[in-house]
Amino acid sequence: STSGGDSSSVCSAPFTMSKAEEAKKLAGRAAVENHVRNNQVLGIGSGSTIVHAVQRIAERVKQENLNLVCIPTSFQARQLILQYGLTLSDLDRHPEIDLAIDGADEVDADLNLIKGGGGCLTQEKIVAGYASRFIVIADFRKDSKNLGDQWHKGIPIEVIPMAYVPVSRAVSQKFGGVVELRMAVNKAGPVVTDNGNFILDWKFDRVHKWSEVNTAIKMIPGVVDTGLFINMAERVYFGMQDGSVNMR
Ligand code: ABF
Repeated sequence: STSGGDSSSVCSAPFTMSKAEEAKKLAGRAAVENHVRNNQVLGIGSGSTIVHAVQRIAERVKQENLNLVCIPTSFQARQLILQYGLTLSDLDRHPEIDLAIDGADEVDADLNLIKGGGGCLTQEKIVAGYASRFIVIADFRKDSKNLGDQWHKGIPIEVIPMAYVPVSRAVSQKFGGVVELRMAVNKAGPVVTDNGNFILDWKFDRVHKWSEVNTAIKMIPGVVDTGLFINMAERVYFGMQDGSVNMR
Protein backbone atom coordinates (compact mmCIF):
# COMPACT_ATOMS: atom_id res chain seq x y z
CA SER A 1 0.00 0.00 0.00
CA THR A 2 1.13 3.56 -0.55
CA SER A 3 -0.86 4.83 2.40
CA GLY A 4 2.13 5.03 4.74
CA GLY A 5 3.84 8.19 5.87
CA ASP A 6 2.12 8.77 9.20
CA SER A 7 3.24 12.18 10.39
CA SER A 8 3.03 10.78 13.93
CA SER A 9 5.85 8.36 13.19
CA VAL A 10 8.34 10.98 12.00
CA CYS A 11 9.59 11.90 15.48
CA SER A 12 9.06 8.58 17.20
CA ALA A 13 11.92 6.44 18.38
CA PRO A 14 13.06 3.58 16.14
CA PHE A 15 10.95 0.41 16.49
CA THR A 16 8.12 2.33 18.20
CA MET A 17 4.88 1.74 16.36
CA SER A 18 2.88 4.81 15.41
CA LYS A 19 -0.63 5.15 16.82
CA ALA A 20 -2.04 4.31 13.40
CA GLU A 21 0.11 1.20 13.08
CA GLU A 22 -0.89 0.06 16.56
CA ALA A 23 -4.52 0.63 15.62
CA LYS A 24 -4.12 -1.45 12.46
CA LYS A 25 -2.67 -4.25 14.53
CA LEU A 26 -5.55 -4.14 17.04
CA ALA A 27 -8.13 -4.27 14.26
CA GLY A 28 -6.40 -7.04 12.34
CA ARG A 29 -5.95 -9.25 15.39
CA ALA A 30 -9.49 -8.68 16.69
CA ALA A 31 -11.03 -9.69 13.38
CA VAL A 32 -8.94 -12.87 13.23
CA GLU A 33 -9.84 -13.69 16.84
CA ASN A 34 -13.56 -13.29 16.24
CA HIS A 35 -14.03 -14.80 12.81
CA VAL A 36 -11.30 -17.28 11.87
CA ARG A 37 -12.25 -20.91 12.58
CA ASN A 38 -10.80 -24.30 11.66
CA ASN A 39 -11.31 -25.63 8.11
CA GLN A 40 -12.09 -22.26 6.53
CA VAL A 41 -11.22 -20.99 3.08
CA LEU A 42 -9.97 -17.44 3.70
CA GLY A 43 -9.69 -14.47 1.34
CA ILE A 44 -6.58 -12.45 2.19
CA GLY A 45 -6.72 -8.73 1.42
CA SER A 46 -3.95 -6.31 0.50
CA GLY A 47 -2.28 -3.32 2.09
CA SER A 48 -0.56 -2.69 5.40
CA THR A 49 -3.40 -3.55 7.82
CA ILE A 50 -3.85 -7.08 6.51
CA VAL A 51 -0.23 -7.84 7.42
CA HIS A 52 -1.21 -7.83 11.11
CA ALA A 53 -4.16 -10.14 10.47
CA VAL A 54 -1.96 -12.58 8.55
CA GLN A 55 0.57 -12.59 11.39
CA ARG A 56 -2.19 -13.52 13.84
CA ILE A 57 -3.58 -16.17 11.46
CA ALA A 58 -0.12 -17.74 11.22
CA GLU A 59 0.23 -17.76 15.02
CA ARG A 60 -3.15 -19.42 15.42
CA VAL A 61 -2.43 -22.01 12.72
CA LYS A 62 0.64 -23.05 14.71
CA GLN A 63 -0.89 -22.84 18.18
CA GLU A 64 -4.23 -24.43 17.37
CA ASN A 65 -3.15 -26.61 14.46
CA LEU A 66 -5.79 -24.99 12.23
CA ASN A 67 -6.39 -26.26 8.73
CA LEU A 68 -6.88 -23.13 6.57
CA VAL A 69 -6.61 -22.35 2.89
CA CYS A 70 -5.81 -18.80 1.72
CA ILE A 71 -6.88 -17.08 -1.50
CA PRO A 72 -4.87 -13.90 -2.25
CA THR A 73 -6.29 -10.62 -3.56
CA SER A 74 -3.00 -9.39 -5.06
CA PHE A 75 0.62 -10.27 -5.70
CA GLN A 76 1.42 -8.71 -2.32
CA ALA A 77 -1.15 -10.92 -0.57
CA ARG A 78 0.24 -13.98 -2.33
CA GLN A 79 3.74 -13.15 -1.09
CA LEU A 80 2.39 -12.58 2.42
CA ILE A 81 0.64 -15.97 2.46
CA LEU A 82 3.84 -17.68 1.33
CA GLN A 83 6.06 -15.68 3.71
CA TYR A 84 3.99 -16.79 6.70
CA GLY A 85 3.89 -20.41 5.58
CA LEU A 86 0.12 -20.49 5.03
CA THR A 87 -1.56 -22.67 2.41
CA LEU A 88 -1.92 -20.78 -0.87
CA SER A 89 -4.79 -21.64 -3.17
CA ASP A 90 -7.05 -20.07 -5.81
CA LEU A 91 -10.65 -19.67 -6.92
CA ASP A 92 -10.32 -22.57 -9.38
CA ARG A 93 -9.95 -24.99 -6.50
CA HIS A 94 -11.96 -22.99 -3.98
CA PRO A 95 -14.66 -20.98 -5.75
CA GLU A 96 -16.48 -20.45 -2.46
CA ILE A 97 -14.71 -18.50 0.26
CA ASP A 98 -15.90 -18.68 3.87
CA LEU A 99 -14.40 -15.44 5.09
CA ALA A 100 -12.58 -12.58 3.37
CA ILE A 101 -10.65 -10.02 5.44
CA ASP A 102 -9.32 -6.83 3.89
CA GLY A 103 -8.35 -3.23 4.62
CA ALA A 104 -9.98 -0.10 3.19
CA ASP A 105 -9.15 3.53 2.54
CA GLU A 106 -12.44 4.82 3.91
CA VAL A 107 -15.59 3.36 5.48
CA ASP A 108 -18.83 5.35 5.64
CA ALA A 109 -21.69 5.11 8.14
CA ASP A 110 -23.43 2.42 6.01
CA LEU A 111 -20.26 0.32 5.63
CA ASN A 112 -19.71 1.42 2.05
CA LEU A 113 -16.02 1.50 1.24
CA ILE A 114 -13.45 3.20 -0.93
CA LYS A 115 -10.65 0.78 -1.75
CA GLY A 116 -7.77 0.67 -4.17
CA GLY A 117 -5.66 3.50 -2.74
CA GLY A 118 -2.86 0.96 -2.62
CA GLY A 119 -3.48 -0.13 -6.20
CA CYS A 120 -5.42 -3.35 -5.62
CA LEU A 121 -9.16 -3.37 -6.08
CA THR A 122 -10.40 -5.71 -8.80
CA GLN A 123 -9.06 -8.93 -7.31
CA GLU A 124 -10.13 -7.69 -3.88
CA LYS A 125 -13.69 -7.21 -5.14
CA ILE A 126 -13.70 -10.64 -6.76
CA VAL A 127 -12.56 -12.34 -3.57
CA ALA A 128 -14.95 -10.34 -1.36
CA GLY A 129 -17.76 -11.00 -3.83
CA TYR A 130 -17.36 -14.78 -3.64
CA ALA A 131 -16.98 -14.81 0.14
CA SER A 132 -19.86 -15.70 2.45
CA ARG A 133 -18.58 -13.12 4.90
CA PHE A 134 -16.53 -10.00 4.20
CA ILE A 135 -14.89 -8.32 7.19
CA VAL A 136 -12.96 -5.04 6.99
CA ILE A 137 -10.09 -3.98 9.24
CA ALA A 138 -8.94 -0.38 9.53
CA ASP A 139 -7.41 2.23 11.80
CA PHE A 140 -9.37 5.16 13.21
CA ARG A 141 -8.39 7.46 10.32
CA LYS A 142 -10.58 5.50 7.90
CA ASP A 143 -13.79 6.01 9.86
CA SER A 144 -16.08 8.42 8.05
CA LYS A 145 -19.69 9.58 7.90
CA ASN A 146 -19.75 10.16 4.14
CA LEU A 147 -17.32 8.91 1.54
CA GLY A 148 -14.85 11.68 0.81
CA ASP A 149 -14.91 13.19 4.31
CA GLN A 150 -11.61 11.53 5.25
CA TRP A 151 -10.18 10.17 2.02
CA HIS A 152 -9.25 12.92 -0.43
CA LYS A 153 -7.47 10.96 -3.13
CA GLY A 154 -10.65 10.07 -5.00
CA ILE A 155 -12.26 6.83 -6.08
CA PRO A 156 -9.90 4.50 -7.91
CA ILE A 157 -11.14 3.05 -11.20
CA GLU A 158 -9.17 0.25 -12.88
CA VAL A 159 -9.19 0.67 -16.68
CA ILE A 160 -7.92 -1.16 -19.72
CA PRO A 161 -4.89 0.96 -20.77
CA MET A 162 -6.08 1.77 -24.33
CA ALA A 163 -9.27 3.29 -22.93
CA TYR A 164 -7.95 5.51 -20.15
CA VAL A 165 -8.52 8.81 -22.00
CA PRO A 166 -12.13 8.18 -23.12
CA VAL A 167 -13.02 6.64 -19.75
CA SER A 168 -11.59 9.71 -17.95
CA ARG A 169 -13.66 12.01 -20.16
CA ALA A 170 -16.82 9.95 -19.75
CA VAL A 171 -16.56 9.90 -15.95
CA SER A 172 -15.98 13.65 -15.58
CA GLN A 173 -18.63 14.54 -18.18
CA LYS A 174 -21.27 12.33 -16.57
CA PHE A 175 -20.47 12.82 -12.91
CA GLY A 176 -18.31 15.95 -12.63
CA GLY A 177 -15.10 16.26 -10.68
CA VAL A 178 -11.60 15.63 -11.94
CA VAL A 179 -10.14 12.34 -13.16
CA GLU A 180 -6.40 11.70 -13.00
CA LEU A 181 -4.27 8.88 -14.33
CA ARG A 182 -2.33 7.48 -11.37
CA MET A 183 1.39 7.82 -11.97
CA ALA A 184 4.25 5.84 -10.45
CA VAL A 185 6.01 7.58 -7.56
CA ASN A 186 8.99 8.47 -9.80
CA LYS A 187 6.55 9.81 -12.45
CA ALA A 188 8.26 7.66 -15.07
CA GLY A 189 4.95 6.18 -16.15
CA PRO A 190 1.53 5.11 -15.02
CA VAL A 191 0.95 2.70 -12.16
CA VAL A 192 0.28 -0.74 -13.65
CA THR A 193 -1.97 -3.06 -11.64
CA ASP A 194 -1.52 -6.77 -10.97
CA ASN A 195 -3.85 -7.28 -13.92
CA GLY A 196 -1.75 -5.14 -16.31
CA ASN A 197 -4.19 -2.23 -16.26
CA PHE A 198 -4.07 1.49 -15.32
CA ILE A 199 -5.78 3.25 -12.44
CA LEU A 200 -7.77 6.47 -12.68
CA ASP A 201 -8.46 8.45 -9.50
CA TRP A 202 -11.80 10.19 -9.72
CA LYS A 203 -11.86 13.23 -7.43
CA PHE A 204 -15.60 13.71 -7.15
CA ASP A 205 -16.96 17.13 -6.26
CA ARG A 206 -20.25 16.20 -4.61
CA VAL A 207 -21.99 13.41 -2.75
CA HIS A 208 -23.53 10.86 -5.10
CA LYS A 209 -25.84 7.89 -4.83
CA TRP A 210 -22.86 5.57 -4.71
CA SER A 211 -24.67 2.41 -5.70
CA GLU A 212 -26.02 4.00 -8.88
CA VAL A 213 -22.75 5.73 -9.74
CA ASN A 214 -20.83 2.51 -9.23
CA THR A 215 -23.11 0.63 -11.63
CA ALA A 216 -23.02 3.45 -14.19
CA ILE A 217 -19.22 3.68 -14.13
CA LYS A 218 -18.88 -0.07 -14.50
CA MET A 219 -20.97 0.16 -17.70
CA ILE A 220 -18.48 2.54 -19.37
CA PRO A 221 -16.52 0.54 -21.96
CA GLY A 222 -12.93 0.07 -20.80
CA VAL A 223 -13.72 0.09 -17.07
CA VAL A 224 -12.65 -3.08 -15.30
CA ASP A 225 -13.96 -2.22 -11.84
CA THR A 226 -14.18 0.56 -9.30
CA GLY A 227 -12.89 0.95 -5.76
CA LEU A 228 -16.45 1.49 -4.52
CA PHE A 229 -17.49 -1.50 -2.41
CA ILE A 230 -21.20 -0.95 -1.84
CA ASN A 231 -23.18 -3.21 0.45
CA MET A 232 -20.42 -5.77 0.60
CA ALA A 233 -18.88 -5.43 4.07
CA GLU A 234 -20.67 -7.18 6.88
CA ARG A 235 -18.62 -5.70 9.69
CA VAL A 236 -15.74 -3.27 10.16
CA TYR A 237 -13.18 -3.34 12.97
CA PHE A 238 -11.62 0.03 13.71
CA GLY A 239 -8.50 0.08 15.85
CA MET A 240 -8.74 3.23 17.98
CA GLN A 241 -6.13 5.66 19.30
CA ASP A 242 -6.86 4.68 22.92
CA GLY A 243 -6.08 1.01 22.29
CA SER A 244 -9.70 -0.13 21.98
CA VAL A 245 -11.43 -1.66 18.98
CA ASN A 246 -14.73 -0.29 17.67
CA MET A 247 -16.98 -2.51 15.64
CA ARG A 248 -19.56 -1.31 13.17
C1 ABF B 1 -5.74 -2.30 -0.46
O1 ABF B 1 -4.93 -1.59 0.43
C2 ABF B 1 -6.68 -1.34 -1.01
O2 ABF B 1 -7.88 -1.76 -1.44
C3 ABF B 1 -6.85 -0.35 0.09
O3 ABF B 1 -6.80 0.79 -0.62
C4 ABF B 1 -5.62 -0.46 0.90
C5 ABF B 1 -5.73 -0.53 2.38
O4 ABF B 1 -4.43 -0.46 2.81
P1 ABF B 1 -3.92 -0.11 4.24
O5 ABF B 1 -4.34 -1.24 5.09
O6 ABF B 1 -2.45 -0.02 4.04
O7 ABF B 1 -4.53 1.20 4.60
O8 ABF B 1 -6.44 -3.30 0.23
